[in-house]
Amino acid sequence: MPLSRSLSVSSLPGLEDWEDEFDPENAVLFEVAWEVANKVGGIYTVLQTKAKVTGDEWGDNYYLVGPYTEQGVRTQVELLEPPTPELKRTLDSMNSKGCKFLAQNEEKPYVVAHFHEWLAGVGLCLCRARRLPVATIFTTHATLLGRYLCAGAVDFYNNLENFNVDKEAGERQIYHRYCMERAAAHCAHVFTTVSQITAIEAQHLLKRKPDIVTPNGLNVKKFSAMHEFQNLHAQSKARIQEFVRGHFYGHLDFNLDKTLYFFIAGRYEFSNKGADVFLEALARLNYLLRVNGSEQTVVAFFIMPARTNNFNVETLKGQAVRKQLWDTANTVKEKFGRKLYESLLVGSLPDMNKMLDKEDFTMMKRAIFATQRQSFPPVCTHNMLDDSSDPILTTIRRIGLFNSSADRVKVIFHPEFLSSTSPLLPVDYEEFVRGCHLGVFPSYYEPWGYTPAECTVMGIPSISTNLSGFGCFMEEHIADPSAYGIYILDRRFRSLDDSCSQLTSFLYSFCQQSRRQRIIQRNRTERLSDLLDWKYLGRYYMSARHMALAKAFPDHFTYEPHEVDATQGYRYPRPASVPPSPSLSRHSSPHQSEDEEEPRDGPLGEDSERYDEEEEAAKDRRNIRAPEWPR
Ligand code: G6P
Ligand code: 1S3
Repeated sequence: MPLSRSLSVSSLPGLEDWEDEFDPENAVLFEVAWEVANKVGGIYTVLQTKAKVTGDEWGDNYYLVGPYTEQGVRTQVELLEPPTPELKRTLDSMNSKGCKFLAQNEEKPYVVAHFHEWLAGVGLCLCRARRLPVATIFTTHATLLGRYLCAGAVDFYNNLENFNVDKEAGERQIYHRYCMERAAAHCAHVFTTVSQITAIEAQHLLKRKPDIVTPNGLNVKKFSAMHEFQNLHAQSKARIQEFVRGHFYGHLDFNLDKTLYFFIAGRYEFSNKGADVFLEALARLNYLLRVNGSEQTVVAFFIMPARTNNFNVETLKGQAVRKQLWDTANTVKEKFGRKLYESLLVGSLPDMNKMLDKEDFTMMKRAIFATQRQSFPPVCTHNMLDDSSDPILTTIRRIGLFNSSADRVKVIFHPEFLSSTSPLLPVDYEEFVRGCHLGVFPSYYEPWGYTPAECTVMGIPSISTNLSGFGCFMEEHIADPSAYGIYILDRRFRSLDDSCSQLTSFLYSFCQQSRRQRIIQRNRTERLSDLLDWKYLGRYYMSARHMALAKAFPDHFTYEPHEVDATQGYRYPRPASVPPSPSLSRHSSPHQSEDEEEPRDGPLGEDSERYDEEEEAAKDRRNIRAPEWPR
């Protein structure tokens, strides 16, 4: 590598700096994807969250190329004049020729073009076919064939090496797309996938072994005080509770203080994302909680967009009824307060029997009357276009989770992404996640899986699987993931029924934790967030770029993988102690019930508990060993 600027990437305690010398002054980086400023799914998140670290490295020499969509340009793009004369010439040239190529320029001779997913891969193939002097990288975030095969009830992982790929692609009518994907993977100087499990899949289905795995990161927001994210959990949970009060009006016969919120969210691929397994486990959990006379209630949310024509009347009515009760209570409270005030002004204690009059009682009775309902609270918040064939609704009908009073597990299917402007549940996704207790993502096909990663950086425990990139990554880097609130379901070596049983036992034990244990566990979960920060994971992308430059311009660049002792690896040790069992917890008041207990001296895990936790975190840091370098 030409020596000039030294880059150092590190944030994890105990993790050595990665010093690499590379001169981006002389080079330009293009990152090309269909999801640049165009949100479709996870690739958008990759590009959006990674922009900062890549920008820090490449400065003005970093360009993102994506489709021109009016909506994207209006909401996410700032229109600028080209910042350099070379780029202006390039763009002018492209414009005049109907956007036919990316032009070469002599001032910055080294171009790296990183293409994501098969849609952008066409550009890569053309770069190579036209012999452009460009170092190319292709990253696949999922293989087309893998996604299709898994969605079709195939025993995918046990047959990876046996598929007749051309035949399978042809039968699914994706042969042309499959060919483009495979061509891009083979044409690229460097081929990468987002996880080890997708690397194996690509090797069999695309017939090229990736050169490097580039795991997905996030922009981790660090709070100065540990308890701040705990406060956010409590605030966001209160917003969810308000919605639940409305949704279950007339059937609020469960204790909201003993209610846990679980959720699954993502692209609506019923079995790929594990919604099937989740529903089955919820039915079993419902049974266990009922027969064991548990006081806990679980509300399980399904946030997966499907075809609808708006919210249904019953759901909207629930929020209207709740609002009416709130208004009634406030009106009565105001009148009561005024009378009390008048009485105190003349120096006497009020006659409590005269504080409320007949009119107040009528108003309250009317409000209570409005809470009468003949049906159970709806399981779905919207009118579904495919109601009778929808897989979630069909399964709910089969397993009988209808939100009846006897059910300890309630289900709410919200077939639309969340928005803070919704008249029903006015929270954005981040706020919703923070307010929940557990994210459940039992995916069968999940090259990476941002949903559990997002939970982790917000300090919310989650369940993922050993078939997801995220689950495998965490298993590799943490000695005892479940102690940190990272539960990894075995969907690789167990039957479907056994996986459902394992998930049920995860859910049931989670329900048995006391509040104190949940708070401690959230602290631990949040402590893992450094591991998922682009500040650390961005180095794999750097490595891919250096490798591509060395392959494309061997006279100017060399690439030497960081050598490591094979016995070393970056690994979070077991936490210094396991969460205390309810019986061992110290009570903050002599009569406090175990379930209600919070860490001593306050709900924030402050003082004694917080110090325990901080000491534990310090011990963890001391135990952390050297990182495993990308090869
Ligand atoms: C956070 C808040 C506490 C609250 C707790 C509830 O830790 O700081 O004030 O009591 O959340 O936890 P839970 O798991 O019951 O929602
Ligand atoms: C893909 O999006 P998906 O949800 O269709 O790419 C994401 C980003 O790499 C990845 O997290 C996810 O697992 C893939 O499946």
